[in-house]
Amino acid sequence: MNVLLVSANRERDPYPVFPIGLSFLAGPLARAGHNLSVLDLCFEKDPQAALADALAGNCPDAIIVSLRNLDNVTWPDCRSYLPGLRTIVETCRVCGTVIVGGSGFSLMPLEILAAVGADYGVAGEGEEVLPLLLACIDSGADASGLPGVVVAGASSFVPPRLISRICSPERSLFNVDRYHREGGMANVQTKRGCPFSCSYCTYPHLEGRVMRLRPIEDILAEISSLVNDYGVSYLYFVDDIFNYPTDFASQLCRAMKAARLPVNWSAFINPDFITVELMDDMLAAGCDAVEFGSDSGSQRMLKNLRKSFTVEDLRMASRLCRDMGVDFAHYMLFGGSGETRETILESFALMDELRPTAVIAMTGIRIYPDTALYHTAIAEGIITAGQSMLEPVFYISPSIRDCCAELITSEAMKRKNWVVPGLQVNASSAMLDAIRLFKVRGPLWKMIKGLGRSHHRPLS
Ligand code: B12
Ligand code: SF4
Repeated sequence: MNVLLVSANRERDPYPVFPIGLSFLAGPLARAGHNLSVLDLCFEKDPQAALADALAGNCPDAIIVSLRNLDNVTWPDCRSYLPGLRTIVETCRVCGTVIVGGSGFSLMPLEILAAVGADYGVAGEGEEVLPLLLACIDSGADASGLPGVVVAGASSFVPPRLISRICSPERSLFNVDRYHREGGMANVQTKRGCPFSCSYCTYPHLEGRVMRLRPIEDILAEISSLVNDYGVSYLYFVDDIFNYPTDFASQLCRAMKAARLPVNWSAFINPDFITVELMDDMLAAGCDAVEFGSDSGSQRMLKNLRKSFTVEDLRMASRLCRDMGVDFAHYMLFGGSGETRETILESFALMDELRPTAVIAMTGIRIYPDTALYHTAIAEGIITAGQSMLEPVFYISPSIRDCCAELITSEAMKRKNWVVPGLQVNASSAMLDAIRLFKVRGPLWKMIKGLGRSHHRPLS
């Protein structure tokens, strides 16, 4: 079949992110004999015209639309990407069968399919099921029994099945160079899954609770190709947690060092599983920055958010980074169940003590179906059972709802290393655009060291 792969993501904050999900699908689809073309809408000035051109030029039988993000999960000015997806689907349906999938889609498959009017949706990983679905479409067979496949008009579907072997992404049809130039990095995935259960988090739902590791030789071959074929010099590992399991992370780092790959990289790491030995291996393999999904500096809040680590772990991990000279950022998530003025101030105090390169803070926690936070929100009357979560609802602890924006803005403005995207502290889109002009490689938060003073653009 003639198949058009469309990446719907046009978000450029904090930077444009290469459509790695779609690139994982290109290999299996090509091996199944399909004739592939790609339309990436990220850099298109006129997405509708680009779509019309691609449809006219390729006459696709099927159009695969990837929805990475549902919205930007940023309170208070949240942007939904669903209207854009609806327009894409409407335009494509005139031409061929439209199939939607991706992480954004997989969070609420039945509702999104109904909202955008595609022919099929696929929840979860597409590598195995998508070729099967296309075969059904080609032969006119019923696809409703395939795992993860949602047929238009259906009220239920067979749950997705996790694939057992993660192959390598096929990037040759995509513009790796432009993302590397404008986003400052390429992305690589070494494993899928997260065994933890933080109260608000969707990652275990999206990737499964069991860690599935990619063969180290496949990862090395992929990185070598990024370096040698695409001139990539900076990587971001998109794993939910790079340093768990620790022995796998060590083995990978040692193999990267042995292969003498000339790249620097950063990743999300868990403060519970970082040791001097592992950090040594990471630095030797080119790591120059790490990010902690710490969420809070209050022990009470860490417990409420069901984090697997303690304030003491945050202290230990931060000390390690400082002693070993690696840039590090802590991500904060304010507003969870039980958050008060005091716990917010505790977080600021802990960050002052830990002296990270940057602190990136979000306020309000988006509520997703089937998370512990969803059930808390129902019990507290913030949402009702069965209420649609397509339009984002943010959980903000009742005791700080009226004062959190002012408190967090004023405390963040007193410090030079805080970035609060939702409240426009050191993070307006204009500011990010300006920083990107310097062709920064790696995370933009590393640049905060050069800021003379904090900047705040009042919200309109
Ligand atoms: C790493 C990551 C980041 C990194 C990206 C770094 C980089 N250089 O790539 C950073 C921190 C920068 C980031 C930023 C953001 N992120 Co993010 N991110 C992730 C994370 C953890 C992994 C994404 C990834 O690369 N996955 C690996 C690929 C292989 O998986 P995949 O894309 O899901 O593709 C598979 C399937 O979905 C499926 N598939 C994909 N497309 C299609 C299409 C069809 C038709 C089919 C059948 C199947 C299919 O098959 C693929 C292969 O198995 C996910 C959470 C998660 N665990 O998935 C969140 C996630 C994607 N991010 C999310 C969001 C919201 C954002 C931001 C908007 C947040 C913000 N305000 O800054 C920005 C947007 C950035 C941008 N420009 O788009 C949300 C999206 C959902 C939502 N609520 O909208 C997620 C799901 C997290 C969440 N909250 O649940 N992110
Ligand atoms: S926040 Fe991190 S550790 Fe917690 S469940 Fe999500 S991915 Fe796992």
